[in-house]
Amino acid sequence: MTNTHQKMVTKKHSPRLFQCLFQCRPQRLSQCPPRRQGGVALITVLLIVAICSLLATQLISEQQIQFRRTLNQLQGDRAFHYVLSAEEWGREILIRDAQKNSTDSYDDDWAALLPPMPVDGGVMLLSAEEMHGRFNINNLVVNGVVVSHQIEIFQWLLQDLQLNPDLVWPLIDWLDSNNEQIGPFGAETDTYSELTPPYRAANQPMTNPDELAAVKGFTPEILAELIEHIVVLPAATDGSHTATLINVNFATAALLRALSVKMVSATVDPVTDYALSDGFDSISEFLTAIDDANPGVTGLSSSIDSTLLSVQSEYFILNYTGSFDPVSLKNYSIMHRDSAAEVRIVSRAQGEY
Ligand SMILES: [Ca+2]
Ligand SMILES: [Ca+2]
Repeated sequence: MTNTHQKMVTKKHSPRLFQCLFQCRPQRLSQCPPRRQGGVALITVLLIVAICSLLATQLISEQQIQFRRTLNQLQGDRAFHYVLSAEEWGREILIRDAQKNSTDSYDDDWAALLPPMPVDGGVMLLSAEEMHGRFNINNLVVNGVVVSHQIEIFQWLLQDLQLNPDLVWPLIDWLDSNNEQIGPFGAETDTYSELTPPYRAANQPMTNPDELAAVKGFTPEILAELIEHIVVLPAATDGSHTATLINVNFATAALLRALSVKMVSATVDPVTDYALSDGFDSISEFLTAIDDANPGVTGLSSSIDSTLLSVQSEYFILNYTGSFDPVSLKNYSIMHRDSAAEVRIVSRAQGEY
């Protein structure tokens, strides 16, 4: 009878217990029976412990995220300061070079290979190269005008590399401001709009050689052949776009053979060898060397338009590769040095040019 009575009491009072737990206002808790107050306290403590554990876990997790974020920011800041330091080195060495001599060749200090430089937590590799030994794609269309002699040079270069000379036409359409296809081999927005995904011709000077991949006909295989012989130099800052000159001290053999129709079959190895070892001090010295290397060919040097040539460079690429655990850095900056030896950073980017 007693057990049955207890069960009945429990069953009878259970709803009241929940009422006490969840509905009793604080001032009424004291009215709950003392035994049930103990149960309420236990549940409250467990609830508080659970909330505290949850908050502690969240706090630790947020602290870890914040720590990682701060660490990443610090590493990013450090990498950026290495970039600025590298550019300062590049600026300084180019200014000193201009004070030292008025020509640019492999004999210059900036062209020397530097040993890896130890820096805080790692090493850094710095190298500078000039950008006038290759054909400037943006020379094909200067101030909106297609330059026929530059077209010839580029076609002779393509021929020398055993590539299709007609590749020049879609390139001109890509660079010129109009949307009129230059001929049967050209390509304007009409051509590219039929592709998936469709896009437009840039109709302006290129900003990076990677853009070539978007031009009709320039397959990865063709680009691999061409890339060492071309460059994309930016337009002048004053808004005028003038053709850049070829520095004969750095010109590739293929580009030298592309300088005129007579040069196509000329011998250029002694000329490139001399450029590598000593460097030409003037264009006339270079032209004499061309004739000397090809004694059987009359009028060879006079077939070259010497106004397109130079023994000086304006644009340089500064490459910097760094490894400072856990940060790796591979960047380049394009620098311009004017006739007054003022050096400015034209652009900077990650990866290789
Ligand atoms: Ca120099
Ligand atoms: Ca166009």
